[in-house]
Amino acid sequence: MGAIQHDLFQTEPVLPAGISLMRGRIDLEDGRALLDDMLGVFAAAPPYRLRMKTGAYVINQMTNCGSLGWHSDERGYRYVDRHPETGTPWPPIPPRLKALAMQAAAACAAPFVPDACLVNLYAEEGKLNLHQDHDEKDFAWPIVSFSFGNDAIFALGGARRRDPVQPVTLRHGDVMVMHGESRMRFHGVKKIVPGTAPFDHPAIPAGGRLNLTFRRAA
Ligand code: MD6
Ligand code: FE
Repeated sequence: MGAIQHDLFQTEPVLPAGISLMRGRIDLEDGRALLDDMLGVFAAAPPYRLRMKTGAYVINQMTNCGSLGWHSDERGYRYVDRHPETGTPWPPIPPRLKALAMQAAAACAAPFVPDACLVNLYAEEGKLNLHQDHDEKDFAWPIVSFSFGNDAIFALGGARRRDPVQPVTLRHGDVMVMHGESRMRFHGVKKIVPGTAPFDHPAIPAGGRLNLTFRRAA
């Protein structure tokens, strides 16, 4: 079997340098345990609906864990140290999740210690507009993403908003790291694919998806 024939069977997208996709890095059993940990996060920091500068609500419910959490309202986007609705400091990142995020980053030669984890809860019709994560202090740190529940069609763009985007399916148990020259790529979630989750879990919206992004914000 030569290299040419091998390429005919390639079904995975070819990703640019600085985008590391670890398919199925989290197995089903670990996934359940990590999602159980998220129920504790939700009890301490209930998911809520953020508003954009315009006052319009964003589609997905969100919450955070870690010493800082990403928030948006009429005053703009920023990291804050407590839940804006309850006034309570964000709960810590559950230790098993934090350790796994650190392992994933280190495996990409981008070691870091996250201080913030943004939780995005997608209902069946959830999506996320094309954006660049630029509210963190130092863009040298990577961002690590964990996906649970139904598949997402993730759109991976370039350095400029108008650059072409490449679709990448993110499945339950996938870990993706954005680092180095790809840290500032535009990206978003085009759609959620119904019926693709391996199991239901009370931490995942019915028919939807849960995504965690671990960052170093300060
Ligand atoms: C999501 N992810 O997968 C949204 N950001 O639901 C992101 O916005 C993201 O996956 C920075 C780095 C990796 C990501
Ligand atoms: Fe992002």
